[in-house]
Amino acid sequence: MRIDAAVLRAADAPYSIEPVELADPGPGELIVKIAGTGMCHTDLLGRAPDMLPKPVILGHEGAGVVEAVGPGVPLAPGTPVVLSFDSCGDCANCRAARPGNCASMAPLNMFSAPLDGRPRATGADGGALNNRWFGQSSFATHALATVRNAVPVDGVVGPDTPLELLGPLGCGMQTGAGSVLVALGVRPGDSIAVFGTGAVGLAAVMAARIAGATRIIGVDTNPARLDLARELGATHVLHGDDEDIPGQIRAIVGSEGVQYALDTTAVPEVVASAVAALRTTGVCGLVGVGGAEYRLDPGLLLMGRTVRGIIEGDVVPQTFIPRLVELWKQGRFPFDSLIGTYPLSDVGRAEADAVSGKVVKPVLLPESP
Ligand code: CXF
Ligand code: ZN
Repeated sequence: MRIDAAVLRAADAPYSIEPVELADPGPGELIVKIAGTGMCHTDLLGRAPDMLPKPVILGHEGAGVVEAVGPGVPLAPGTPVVLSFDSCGDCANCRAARPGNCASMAPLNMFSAPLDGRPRATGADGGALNNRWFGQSSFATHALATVRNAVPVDGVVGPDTPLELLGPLGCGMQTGAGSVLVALGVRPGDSIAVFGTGAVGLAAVMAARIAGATRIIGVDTNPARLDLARELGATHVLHGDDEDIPGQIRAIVGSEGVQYALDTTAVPEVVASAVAALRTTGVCGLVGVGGAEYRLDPGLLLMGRTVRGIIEGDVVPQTFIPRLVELWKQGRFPFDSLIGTYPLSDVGRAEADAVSGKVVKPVLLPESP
């Protein structure tokens, strides 16, 4: 079918809105009409030289309505869905309900090219476009998704639900909230420090409040983000440029240190600080992308501290995303307050605002003029 998409043709090129021919859905695939699609910092990897094959259609936080299904997809056209990351469903971790650690995580989500080499999208010039980014490539009016990454939300949304705002639940919100509620398992009375209060960090702060943590410390260098963190549940905030952050955290939670830390920054010094703030038996989760090399103090780890990487909150999107929708409807997970909306044609402005931090979570609206 003929669709329009924001195409990135080179790492340093502006996005161009182009007519695209999208393949019919094959077995296990479906076409989703996109109502809204969030911009996540991982989409900015398209700007890294030689990182992703071009031309590419990015976008991996889509939400919309099923338009057509291929064989083996038990979703009726018209079903509202939130698109998340893709997974094989067949490896040991998928079978153990750990799809974020799917053996094929990178090829299915990050390579963006079709694994069998068969193009699923072509430009007006007849050239192939890479549209397998996170199994969706949703910076477009329509996306070719899979039965594994399309999460039906018909049980939790109604005709008045702004479906176009739900896309960020499929990656950034799920990563922050899942890290707290599922991967780290924060419980009532626990303490947690969240390093970096962008979209993922603020989702973690909201989730920590839901979990009943009593000390929730947000750390960031952006004062506006710290204000937001306070509004969304942080009991304390610290400016990241201040001296001795681990010492300041201990002054808040007690000299033993904090039970949990979550780093969203991938900045080596920040990660070191997060680990140094932990109490013995404390756990530091790492969700940031792009850190070259971290230095770990063996003396800290030997005493029973844990550092663990977390992908997509370690959740099963099919069960976790509907739960986030319910929490949002109850006003307990107000992620929509982080969103700024843009027509798809303003994808460049959305990207600039994401980079500058002007908007925490840009969401592109393909149907908006
Ligand atoms: C990504 C981070 C890098 C690995 C795959 C998942 N998360 C979201 O954008
Ligand atoms: Zn993402």
